[in-house]
Order: sequence, then structure tokens, then C-alpha cells
Amino acid sequence: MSELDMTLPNTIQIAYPVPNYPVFEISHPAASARIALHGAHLLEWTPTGQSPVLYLSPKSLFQEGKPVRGGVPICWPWFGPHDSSTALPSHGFVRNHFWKLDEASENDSGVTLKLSFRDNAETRSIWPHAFHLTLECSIGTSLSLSLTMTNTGDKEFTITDALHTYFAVGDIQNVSIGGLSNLTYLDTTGQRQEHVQAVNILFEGEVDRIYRSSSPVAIHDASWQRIIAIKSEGSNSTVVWNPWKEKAARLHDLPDEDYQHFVCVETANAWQDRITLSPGATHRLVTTITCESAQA
Ligand code: TA6
Repeated sequence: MSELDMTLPNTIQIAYPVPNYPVFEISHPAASARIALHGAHLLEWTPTGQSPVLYLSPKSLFQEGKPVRGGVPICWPWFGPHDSSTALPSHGFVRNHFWKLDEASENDSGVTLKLSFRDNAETRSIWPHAFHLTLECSIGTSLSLSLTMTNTGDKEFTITDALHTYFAVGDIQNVSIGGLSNLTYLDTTGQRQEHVQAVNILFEGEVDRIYRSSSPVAIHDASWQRIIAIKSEGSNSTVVWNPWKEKAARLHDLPDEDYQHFVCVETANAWQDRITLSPGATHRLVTTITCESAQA
């Protein structure tokens, strides 16, 4: 029996990269993965026979209260900087707390973990609402993350959110992103101006854009000759981010040159896309990811 008071399937082991920081290590015939209890943060996912699909910075902090750089941070109950207080953490607070493991199961297709987090005195001191979050993470030859949010209080609240996925790529200058053409986006670098995306997104500098989109997106990685396909549910925004060289150098938990080896494509509700939940109401944000060879 693990210290988390449940019997885990044989395909799941618990490890501690640092004391008191449990990480579930999944080794299944279909895929391997790691998910931290802190932030219910999926750190790694590697379908069998493929290279890692998610990027994880080797300088990530595994400290309570600090977000990990890479994998899939859960941004909730706000995306980006807080609307009015610079004292509050970017991307909300749930990624900075330990969640609870409720279920872990396996079958021939893969492994599913269910984790949850609910309000407490600390969260209510910065965001005065009662809520219950569950993350269902299904790991196999494809990956599915389903974040269910419920208003358990007696007054409505409005949130923005994101499954802020860091995808590993061979070289950002050999990456193009399809599925967002002819869609409006907010460029949040510089003057925060709106534009329309003409064709596939290419990377020649910092890109930080919120697209009004619930469409499937494809990351074409020419260096590694693979295509990563991303589908979403419960999301009307897609965020695309690469910090490029100058901003990367300012991120202490990212090696300076590693901006070349990831791109974030985030399944979100952000900018003007907000979710209001009345008491008892629930919303689900889902991202489903597959990765296929694109060898000629
Ligand atoms: O999703 C893009 C973004 O909002 C960027 O502006 C950048 O701040 C990135 O998220 C990472 O944010 P973090 O707080 O995790 O460093």
C-alpha cells in the first residue's frame, strides 16, 4: 500500500525527485509518463517507440508553491497575469499546490489517473470562491487531459484557463503550425494588437498569441519528421507561445538555448473567452494529443 492510501497498478510507481514531492512514474507497453502530485502536473509523455512529446526544462523547480517549467501546467482560475494584482501569481494558483490522487487504473490501452483539488482557506484568501477541480489524465499511444471545474459555492464566478502544453520540437525554426489560418488572434507581445492569421505559423522571433479558435491544430516538426495533432473540447481559445532568445534568457528555470526545442500550444479559454459558472454548474476543458511520423 503506498503512502497515498491506495494500491497502485503495477504500471505505476512513486518517485520523489526531491523529498515530499511525489511523482507518479508510468511504464506501460503503450507509453511511459510522469505526473507530479504538485499541480497535477503531467511532466512527460512518451508513446512507445517515439521521442518524448512534451518538453520539460532540466532546470525545472520541484518546489511546493513554484510551477514546473514544461509538461502541462494547469492555468486556473485565470490565464496569464491577474487582472488587477501583480502580487498574485501568473496563470492562477492551482499549479502551485499539491492535489490529491483519487484513482489510478490501467488496461491494455494505457493508464488513467484521476486527481482533484478544491478550495481551502489559502485559496479563498486570494480568490473568494468555492470550487472543485478534477483532472483525468489518460496515457497511452495518445494522451487525453480532461479538467472538470465545478462551482461548489453559492455565488457565480468567472474564470479563464489553459492546459498550457509544452511540446518538444527538434528546432523551432523548422516548425510550422497549421489549423489557425484565417482566424483572429491577439498578439500579446508589444502593443497587444489584433491580427488575422494568414497561413501556417512560422517562428522567426517571440510568438505569444491568443487565437479565437476551437479548431484542431497540427504542429509540423520538419527536424524530427513528425506531426503532433491537438484536439480540444470546452475551449474557444488556442494560445501559441515561444519566448525566443531574449525572453528565454530571462527565465531562470529554462536553459538559454532551449527556446529552440519547444513550442507551447495551449487549449484554453482566454482573452474575451471567459467561462462563468453559476452555483453547482460544471465546465470541462479537454485536450487530446496524438503524435505521428511524417517521414516522406
Ligand atoms: O501562454 C503564454 C504565456 O502567457 C506567456 O506570456 C509566458 O508568460 C508563458 O505563458 C509562461 O508563463 P509562466 O508564468 O509559466 O512563466
